[in-house]
Amino acid sequence: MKQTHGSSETWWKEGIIYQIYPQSFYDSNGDGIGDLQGIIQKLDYIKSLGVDIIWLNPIYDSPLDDNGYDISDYRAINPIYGTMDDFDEMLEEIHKRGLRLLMDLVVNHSSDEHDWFKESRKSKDNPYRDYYYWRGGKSEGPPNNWPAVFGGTVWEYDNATDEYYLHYFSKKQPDLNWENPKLRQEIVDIIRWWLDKGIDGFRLDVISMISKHLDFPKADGATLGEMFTQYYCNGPRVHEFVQEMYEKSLKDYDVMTVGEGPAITKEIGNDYTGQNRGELNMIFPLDLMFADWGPDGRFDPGSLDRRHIKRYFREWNDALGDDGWMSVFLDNHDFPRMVSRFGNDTTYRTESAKLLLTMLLTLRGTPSIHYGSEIGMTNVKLGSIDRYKDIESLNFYKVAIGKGMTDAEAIRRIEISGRDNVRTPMQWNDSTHGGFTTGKPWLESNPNHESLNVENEESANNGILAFFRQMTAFRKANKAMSYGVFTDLDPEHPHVFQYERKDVNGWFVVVLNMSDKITPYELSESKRQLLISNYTPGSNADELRPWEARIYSIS
Ligand code: TEU
Ligand code: CA
Repeated sequence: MKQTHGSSETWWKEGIIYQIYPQSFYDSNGDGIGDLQGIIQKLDYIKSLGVDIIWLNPIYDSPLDDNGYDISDYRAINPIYGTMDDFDEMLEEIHKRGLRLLMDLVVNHSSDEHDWFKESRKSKDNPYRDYYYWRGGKSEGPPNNWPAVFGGTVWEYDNATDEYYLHYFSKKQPDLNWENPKLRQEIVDIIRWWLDKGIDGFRLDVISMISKHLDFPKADGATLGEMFTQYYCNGPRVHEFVQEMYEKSLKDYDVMTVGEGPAITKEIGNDYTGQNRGELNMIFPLDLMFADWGPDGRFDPGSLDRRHIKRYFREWNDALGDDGWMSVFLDNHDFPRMVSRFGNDTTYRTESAKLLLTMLLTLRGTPSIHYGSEIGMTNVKLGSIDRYKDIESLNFYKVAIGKGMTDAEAIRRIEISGRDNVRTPMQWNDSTHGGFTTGKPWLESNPNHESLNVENEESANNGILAFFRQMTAFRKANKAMSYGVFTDLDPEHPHVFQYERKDVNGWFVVVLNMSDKITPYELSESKRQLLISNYTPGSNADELRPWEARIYSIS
């Protein structure tokens, strides 16, 4: 088995990922939807951030039931984003600037409007029938009542052939049957088709879900989280499938892969990312993202003890060791804006945004920054359900109201934890819709764009944007930030995260006060020089100000 990666140094360990949600980044033709020409126009800005790898959420043909995570043609660009020529131009312009492009590959399921599914549902003996999972019938009913992620159950009855088909997500996202070698070959062909176009890798959607428990046992009363852990993820053949995919496609290219890993725990992280596994380079673990959810999942949000954040990074770092490789992120298009969820997006928005960016850019692992984090973009309060777009929030609202929850309570929960929070248009300036579009945006821009925008940040001297650029430059200038050993120097402190990064290239200590409290704090190293702080100099040596972040070099 060819090594997926040695402990050797490589671009995807040192690179910084910048995630672009295509619908929301920049609209070049005034139809209210971000597009590829819009991204091209902003590539110089992206380059100026000091990032290296663009992760683009799905831009393939799709009915947008789940905003593109329901693909109807894997080799076509959704016309709302532009043409394949626009894509080729964008890729060329990305490479011209020394940047790289990760595409988002969604192969646990397709759209129900994909030709494969249109064929599959035609008859029980159709050649494409076994590209999907069909079971049961009207008389015997579905195999079980497993809950679907976006509401209802995972089995949808199809009249035409009197059988049910499986969908872990929406009923317009039928799960692909990876038990079928023909389907697996189709995926290999798609991967090679895109890699031959010159892209630099993939983020693989819910890759831990592609192998099913084919007996589909009953699981009455389990929460969605328990379903992920016990039934939906890490199925019996998942490694066989991922290794075959790697062996037949990825291994022939100098590319990177990051698998989205629902229910991949630190104990099994290296089963997916170990250097000799021939599977993936890294994963996006989700256990921190789910950590403050109650039994009812996303819309049952709680609060998170700061020690949980420290423990997550420490334990994953220790579990992967030098064999696997970690990703470092605090939000993406599925989880609320990090400054609202893990920082303080009111009194200390600037300080806490800078602190969280410092954490992302000084921990061990490849950092992934969601668009807008470089200016501290926040969650949004839209107030009424008809202003929300995400299928997960809309379905939750319908069910919750149906069960008697008040509108106010349902909206409150969506405002805290819904996915539209982290998909609002990029805020370029203080003009209408934040300069994202001259038309009507597909999703409203956050009203705070009037003060919170790139233009204001560019002219601010102590702004978040300037700090972000300083931090990416610092990370690039110090390889110890990529490869240095990570040690948590104060695991027990309730809200101060103090850790060191150390190897032959350098020795640094990072101190982060993840709270609104002025905190008396004794630093562990005496021979230290303050390199970077998110407060103007003159910091009090034995006291940390609210959300104060400091980086020291140790001699
Ligand atoms: O996300 C899967 C996933 O784990 C999250 O959607 C989360 O579990 C869900 O929102 C529960 O609250 C991936 C994509 O990132 C997401 O955007 C898609 O909606 C989903 O898969 C289906 O493709
Ligand atoms: Ca457009």
